[in-house]
Amino acid sequence: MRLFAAAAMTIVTWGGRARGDAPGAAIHVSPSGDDAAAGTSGAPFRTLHRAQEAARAAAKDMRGDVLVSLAPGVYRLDRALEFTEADSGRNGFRVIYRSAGGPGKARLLGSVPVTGWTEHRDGIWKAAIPTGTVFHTLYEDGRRLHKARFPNLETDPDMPVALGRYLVSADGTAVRTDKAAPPVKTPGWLQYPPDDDPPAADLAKVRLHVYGGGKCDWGREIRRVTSIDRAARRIEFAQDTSRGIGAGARFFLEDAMGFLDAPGEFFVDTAAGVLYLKPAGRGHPDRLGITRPVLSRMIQIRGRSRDACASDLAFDGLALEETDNSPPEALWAYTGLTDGALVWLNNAARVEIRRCHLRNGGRSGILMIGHNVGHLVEGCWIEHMGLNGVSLCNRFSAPGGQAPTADRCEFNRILNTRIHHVGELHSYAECVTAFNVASNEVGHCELSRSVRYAVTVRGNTGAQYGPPVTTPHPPCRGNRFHHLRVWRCGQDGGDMGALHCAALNNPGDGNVNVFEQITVADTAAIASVRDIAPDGIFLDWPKMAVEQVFRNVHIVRPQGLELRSHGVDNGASAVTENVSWMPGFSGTGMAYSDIGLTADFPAEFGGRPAQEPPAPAPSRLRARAEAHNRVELTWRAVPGRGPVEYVIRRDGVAVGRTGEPRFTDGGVSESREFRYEVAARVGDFAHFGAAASCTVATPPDRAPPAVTGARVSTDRRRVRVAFDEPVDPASAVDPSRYRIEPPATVRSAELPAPSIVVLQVEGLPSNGIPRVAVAGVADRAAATNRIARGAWIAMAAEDVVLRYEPLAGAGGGRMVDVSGGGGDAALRGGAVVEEGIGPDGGAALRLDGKQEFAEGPEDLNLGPGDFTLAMWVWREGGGVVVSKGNGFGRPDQWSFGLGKDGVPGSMSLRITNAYFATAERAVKDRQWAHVAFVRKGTTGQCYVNGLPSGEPHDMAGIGPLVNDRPLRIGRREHEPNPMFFKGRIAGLAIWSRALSSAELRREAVVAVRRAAP
Ligand SMILES: [Ca+2]
Ligand SMILES: [Ca+2]
Repeated sequence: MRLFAAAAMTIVTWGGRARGDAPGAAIHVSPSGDDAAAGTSGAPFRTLHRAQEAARAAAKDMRGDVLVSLAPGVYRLDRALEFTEADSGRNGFRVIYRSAGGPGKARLLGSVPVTGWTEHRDGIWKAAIPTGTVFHTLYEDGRRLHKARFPNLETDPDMPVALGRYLVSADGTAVRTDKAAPPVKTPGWLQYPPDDDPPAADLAKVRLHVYGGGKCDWGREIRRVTSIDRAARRIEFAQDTSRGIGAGARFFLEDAMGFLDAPGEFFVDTAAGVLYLKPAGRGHPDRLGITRPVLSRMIQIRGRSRDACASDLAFDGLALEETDNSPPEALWAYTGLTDGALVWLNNAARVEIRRCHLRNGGRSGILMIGHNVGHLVEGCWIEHMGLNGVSLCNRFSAPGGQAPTADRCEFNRILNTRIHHVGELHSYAECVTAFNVASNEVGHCELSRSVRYAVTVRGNTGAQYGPPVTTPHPPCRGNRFHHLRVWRCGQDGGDMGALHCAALNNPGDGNVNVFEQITVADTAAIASVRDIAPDGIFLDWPKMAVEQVFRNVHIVRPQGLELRSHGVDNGASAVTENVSWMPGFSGTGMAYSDIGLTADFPAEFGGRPAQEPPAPAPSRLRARAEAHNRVELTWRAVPGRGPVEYVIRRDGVAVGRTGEPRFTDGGVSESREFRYEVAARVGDFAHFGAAASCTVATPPDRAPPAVTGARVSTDRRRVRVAFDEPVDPASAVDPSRYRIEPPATVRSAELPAPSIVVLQVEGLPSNGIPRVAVAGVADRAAATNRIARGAWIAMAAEDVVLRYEPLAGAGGGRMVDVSGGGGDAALRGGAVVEEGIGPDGGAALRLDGKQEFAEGPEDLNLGPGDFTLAMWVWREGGGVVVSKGNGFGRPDQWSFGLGKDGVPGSMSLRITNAYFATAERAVKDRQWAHVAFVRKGTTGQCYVNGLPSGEPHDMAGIGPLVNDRPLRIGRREHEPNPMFFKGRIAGLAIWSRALSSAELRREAVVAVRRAAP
């Protein structure tokens, strides 16, 4: 309701207030004007400072908007434009600063040109600047240059804001993990690897940029280097990092003349007043448009207090460019009171920033710090920021520090704005910040190419290692993030998500924010990042990012997970509706075409990206019944600029998805007509287009059953015979249908599962490989097809229950049990076995985490005693790898694959509510791991890659693990939440004995060796 009020307050369009019988003042300013002129259109002022004086005078008695028109051209500012309550619009009118030539034509620059260049040496040029001049970033024809560094900057075209190449520490100060420890004041050191000697350099200005803590790739800290000892390969610096250094810390050195050797590098000799530069472009630098920033804040809007706000100002169509960085500042927006920005607001209300182009900010684009109410940022283009795009931060206490400030940062709106290339100078940066702010709206924005977050949200809970802690800061609540198009964030760090909540709230305190209609693609970091891979969403700090609302959120290709929760509570308490990391997600709930910029986005800034038309219906759809139980579909591929996906429906029910223009449906039955539909979509975030359809009739089943395998029990008294289809019970349980060799007596036969027969036999010798032949057993087809006289089938190894070799391809939608025991599994929900993706470069089962799985026979059990369960897994999220039943319903049912609470990165065997887990972080995401569980007597042990992982488990009283549920691969039975597995599975095997460590190492090593070229 309050949001509606805020909207109504500012919905009046431009110019609406200036019309009528109460005209306001018109003031003109032009780069070719004169501050002594009258400020009219014919005699404009020269500077914005002069125009501001005139506007302030005109605003004293407003009877209409005051409109300051900026003629096209460049306005260089030597000091910030500072607006106070004296500049406010009054009487319901506004003071408007507008680019008269349209968006981007009036350019305000916080820099001065540098000319008078002479050649120094080796392609390095120099120019005189005033002595004592300090600046931290430089621009060449609108492109950012960097301080001279070692090693040189090497940018990845897909990840342009990552600042590789980094060196990696071989050793360093002790790593600290205690987050509650007091800050470090002592000096630090690190040892660099052999062959990474820095060039000789004067250390006076040199700074170390380092991700401390061995691999804490989330905060690059900057330290003053005090010495470099080449013999010991040791760099010492003034103050250790907050996490220490350890081995594996990424770093580079910056700011010495000795490092100046690459195009785009510069060095300032402050005392001598000389700027040295190796230009990025060719030609004399006097003609390359070199500019140095002289401002950190460009436009400052600051009233005296929250009760005397600067208000009712508008900035329309201005370009705001080229400010300075200030690297001693801390990493994030908490320090905004002293920080720089192209537009900086405090104690301000109802300021509109519309159709402005903010580019090459040394720090942030727009910073709303402390009290800020009712602002509108709309139609803006914000790019190439040293730090953040738009930050809202009100993390302040009332005087005394015991209670939250009475300042409010509320009812601000960031709409229809494109923000990209943020964090060009700092690693802990984001497109949009919302810290301790309420009831703000961020909608219809494009957020991309951020060094870290697209959106980060923090609130009023503090470090807590016991009961919940509420800090004396305003809560963060009621903010709505919607219709956001997010891609390529997280480029230079780990342990993050493109959408991020941290230290936000406590359970039940109502500090809830809403994220809806959001797409997130390709959250990923450069290869040198070794921390936890970037995720789509990260809910950080246990129990401190709870109960947030996510509706219609679609995430693709995160390097880590779609959603990661620090501890289970953040993720488990999230209120979700149609989100891609949960089962049942459907693209039909997504308003794809309304996500991102709207049609109003200024054409001068490139406009809204072209909308992809819906994919046409595939042409030439053909369906052919290859057998009574198999239909082959083909169609002509739909062309598209992005990846094309097809959905296949049989009689209205989706039976599979594929990227190829063909599909095999192995789920049909004899003598029926089926109607197929195939529809396509192009790109990650699109709805399926119109469907092509056809019908096909399956022939009658004329094929008799076939034996797929047989196995003899250890005591040689039971023989299991598996068929390729359900068999007719009457004929199957007739002992006379079975012959055994060497000759043995079949006493009885029973049918524990539709396609499995178990024989009781007598007289089998205790060694050798017996054979079985079947005759006269019929199938359940209308034609009652009987096995005329079956071939002899060798019985499989006694102790192997099941073995799906990774190299075994899928014939007709099945995974083949190569043990010979006939434990083949059928592929369901569109699951495929794909060549070339396995741990050995062979085949693996690929599962989507949504609907795909495989189903094996009901009679393959871990058994009453010792067993080994082993598999290769490539995990892209949670989910059950293999199960028989639910794993929690009954003591004879189990599931394998879920992590154990409190043991991050683990996998466990779950029986009722006992979790027998691997060690912490034993199973990495997006890597192949060989995972096994061995029961020997009353002891259980997990193994990862052939080695014991985690402590032995007491399994006394557990089992027997025998039930009649199907073996399911990639899910559990529990229909309300099947916990579908996302990733790949290969080499699943079960033995009815405990394999030794040596055997398991061989299991794990064999496939690794195969993987080598
Ligand atoms: Ca260099
Ligand atoms: Ca048949």
